[in-house]
Amino acid sequence: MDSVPRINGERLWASLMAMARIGATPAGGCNRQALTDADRKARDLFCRWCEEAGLAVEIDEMGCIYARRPGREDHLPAVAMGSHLDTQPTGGRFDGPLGVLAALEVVRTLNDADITTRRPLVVVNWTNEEGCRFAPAMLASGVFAGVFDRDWAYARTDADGRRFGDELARIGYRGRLPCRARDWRCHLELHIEQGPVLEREGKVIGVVTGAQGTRWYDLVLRGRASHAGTTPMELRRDALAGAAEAMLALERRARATPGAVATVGTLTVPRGARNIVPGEVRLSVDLRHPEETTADALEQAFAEELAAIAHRRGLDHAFERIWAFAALRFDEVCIEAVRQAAAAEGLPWREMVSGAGHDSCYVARVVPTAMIFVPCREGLSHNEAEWCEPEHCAAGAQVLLRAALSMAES
Ligand code: HGY
Ligand code: MN
Ligand code: MN
Repeated sequence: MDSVPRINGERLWASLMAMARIGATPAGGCNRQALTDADRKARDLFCRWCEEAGLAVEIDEMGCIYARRPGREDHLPAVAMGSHLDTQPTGGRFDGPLGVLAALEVVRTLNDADITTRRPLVVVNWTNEEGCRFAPAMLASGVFAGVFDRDWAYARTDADGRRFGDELARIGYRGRLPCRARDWRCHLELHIEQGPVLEREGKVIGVVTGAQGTRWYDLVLRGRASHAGTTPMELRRDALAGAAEAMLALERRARATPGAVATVGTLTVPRGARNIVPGEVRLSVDLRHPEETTADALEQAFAEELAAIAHRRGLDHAFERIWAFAALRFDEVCIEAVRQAAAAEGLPWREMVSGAGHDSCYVARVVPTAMIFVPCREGLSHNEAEWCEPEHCAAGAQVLLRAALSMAES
């Protein structure tokens, strides 16, 4: 092996498992939603680890944490390595933390080897990547990239009506630094694939060339609440039965569109009861495809069928797109650095497009960016059983170190 230092896989694993204890769920996953007390504890632990590693820690106005390591030529644009510490309500232990803690492991390894890179390095924790508590996802990286305005982000509310800006202040992470694009040389993110491809093909590294487009919608169906015992079937305006038909139409259309995925992840019947014919239903829709024109056609076709279902059932409906980011390709120089790093490690790798959204998808708009994937068991994620083998975590961190080093010496 050449002079590149080896990361300490045991130390990385220990950090991952210590972080996973914060917001741990009985089923073995994590519930560490953005800006909760669990998120604050995770942030506090991460900041302590960064300070112990000699990094200078800064917090911006969206709560993003930037932990900086000086370079030999410290004025040069930095190499950033980041991901997120917030999780889904039934999240796993690797989605997000693997990227943040592998970046910290890169720093710890360089400290042990007494190596100072030419460019400075920055380890980043992006606030609210998941978007489950405060929609949309990738909120802070979106502000960083100029996609969202800070005050619009501050005004986002959770299901209990709590404002993002207030919760960020409450946990003590509403920094003063502006959250806006920085002139970094690049941003690299290690992440579990969250899909089955690498495992199925026996590959250890995914050289991620880009991501598919994602769209989120709110769908409301309104009929008429009425008595479950006295309302004849033919007189009902049942919003939930209409929602059921709409969901099956969405599933049918997505299955019929190669490469498309569509999900109704949440459905609520406000003030519903067992013996009331549902008068109103609210659903979330997540629709994704690698090609924007195909996603447009699928969206249009579903909207038309939805209108026909609502009309036939005497329902009113509102189908509103609340968020979207288009399919994108990452930076060629960064992709090549990841490709070379995987090859230099002698690891089986393949190029691939990310099915999931990541902070890198927004950061890529303002900073040259690429991602590294490692397999997760059965491709399972956003599930408490999410698992990544220790040797795959270590392999991913080693490739991250190599890619970061090559960019930092460029
Ligand atoms: O939804 C996504 O793709 C990401 O995991 N937040
Ligand atoms: Mn993630
Ligand atoms: Mn996720």
